Amino acid sequence: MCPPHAEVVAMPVDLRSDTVTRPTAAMRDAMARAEVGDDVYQEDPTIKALEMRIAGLLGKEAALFVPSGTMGNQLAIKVHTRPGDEVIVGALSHPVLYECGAAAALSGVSLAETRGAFFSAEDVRARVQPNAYYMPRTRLVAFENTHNRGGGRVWPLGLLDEAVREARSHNLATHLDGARLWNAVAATGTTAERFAQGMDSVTVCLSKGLGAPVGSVLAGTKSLIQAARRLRKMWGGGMRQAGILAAAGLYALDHELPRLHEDHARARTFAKAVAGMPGYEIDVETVETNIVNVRWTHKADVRLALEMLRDARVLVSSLGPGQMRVVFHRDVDDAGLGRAIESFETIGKLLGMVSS
Ligand code: TLP
Repeated sequence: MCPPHAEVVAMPVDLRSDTVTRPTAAMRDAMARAEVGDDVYQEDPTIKALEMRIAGLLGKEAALFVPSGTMGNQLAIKVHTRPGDEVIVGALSHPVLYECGAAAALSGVSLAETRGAFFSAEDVRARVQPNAYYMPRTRLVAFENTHNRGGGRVWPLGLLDEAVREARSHNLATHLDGARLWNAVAATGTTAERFAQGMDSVTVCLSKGLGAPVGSVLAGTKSLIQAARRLRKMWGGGMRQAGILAAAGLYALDHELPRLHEDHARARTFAKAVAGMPGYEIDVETVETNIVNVRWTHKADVRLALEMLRDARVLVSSLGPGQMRVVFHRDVDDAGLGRAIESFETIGKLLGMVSS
């Protein structure tokens, strides 16, 4: 009970990321009931069930449960390359920005960014290094779907197929960072297997829109997964009775996957409402899933807007000068959406008065 004078403070509407969700009571219940074993001995039945299920969903032979999307991506890079090699990645992709330079540190490879988040066969062709002894060897092309910094947009299937085909024609390996592949599936109706077609390896996350507390899965051929299992242990990611975590993933595939479209609908409602307000610019037609990139157009520093939003108990993340990212997920309901829209409006108006 609150003391009589205590102020009732509203729970924050946390739109910084879809990673902030807390497991629901039903998910915790599924975790508590999970059958477990020692996964380093490959004796955890729940992990095995999750790995088989995800391998099946992605049309791959085998899969490996890993603690994070970062580990999934980095294991893939390590397995596909040798030190000194180069990896073609879309502009502003996750391994470029948010994986602590791990590709260089752990695999000794350089990342060659294309001009855009999405790239064509021609872009791949232009990025493949010529075969000269003094050039890095291009070995891998990595795709990100949906693209995080690209505002959660989905790879157009035709473009994706073309780029994959081009990669194959140069004997390059292909990796899909599908941290939010489930959102791409929910937005388009295209299956995960179809998006993963032609990919030698795929990472998917359970801890983003699906709301699990921990976990990602890397999928590929049996031999790729065997090599990744060894590396996972080497990097300290071998887990024991982690079936308790895998159970959250299995639960999420059954109960959270079918509701992702609700997050997308809220993201669109938010984008449409805020796009017309003073201080903000949003390309509404590019809001395809649960992420909204917002440009801040007032002269006042965007950090001031972020601080005022925080004071109003609405949390969003900064994407650097003049840009914010707003992410919808299972813990933001219609009331939270309403509070976010209102706070954006108030702060846009207020800072408009002081900036003009
Ligand atoms: N993205 C996080 C941050 O790291 C930026 C977020 O809040 O969006 N690939 C993609 C496309 C991702 O967006 C993320 C996480 C990862 C990989 C890494 O997953 P984790 O956090 O499990 O290592």
